[in-house]
Amino acid sequence: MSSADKNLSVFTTNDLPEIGNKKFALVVAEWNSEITGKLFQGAYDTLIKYGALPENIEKGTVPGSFELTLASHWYAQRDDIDAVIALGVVIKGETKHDEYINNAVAQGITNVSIQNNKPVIFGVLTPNSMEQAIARAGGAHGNKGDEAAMTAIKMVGLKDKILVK
Ligand code: RBF
Repeated sequence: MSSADKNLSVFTTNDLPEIGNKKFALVVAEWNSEITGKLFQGAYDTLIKYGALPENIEKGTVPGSFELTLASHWYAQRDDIDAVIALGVVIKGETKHDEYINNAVAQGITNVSIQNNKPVIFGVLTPNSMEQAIARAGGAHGNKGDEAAMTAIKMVGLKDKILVK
């Protein structure tokens, strides 16, 4: 399925883990804050809907998406945090800045995840236009924040299933 056909707020919810005792950190970029605010709200609401407690959800903001990696690392280093969700929007412009930022963050977050042995979710929209961003932040294609939160929930459950015997 191409991303144009995907609704980011529609996912399978079979066999989800109990997350009342899990702690989540949401790292949110300030660039394009009218969109990242919606990603945050979607992620927060999805975590609550599936059993997270408000006191177990922490929010940190960073200036731009490039900074998501380091702040995610700071959260991921904490023993009490079970998963980190990095939220940003990098819109294509006249220069290649979007490619540099997106590649750096995708690679950075992968590294942070492996180094800290916990889920660090890439909740970054990489649209060609503001219109595409709006469509994926609670518009026609759902909300990337919802999808990122569901991914965090599933990965937290999977980690317990695989590692805790
Ligand atoms: N950060 C974002 O999160 N989204 C963007 O679309 C975005 N575009 C940028 C475009 C340019 C030309 C520059 C210089 C920065 C941009 N940033 C963006 C900020 C970037 O992630 C980082 O915060 C800064 O580059 C740090 O100085």
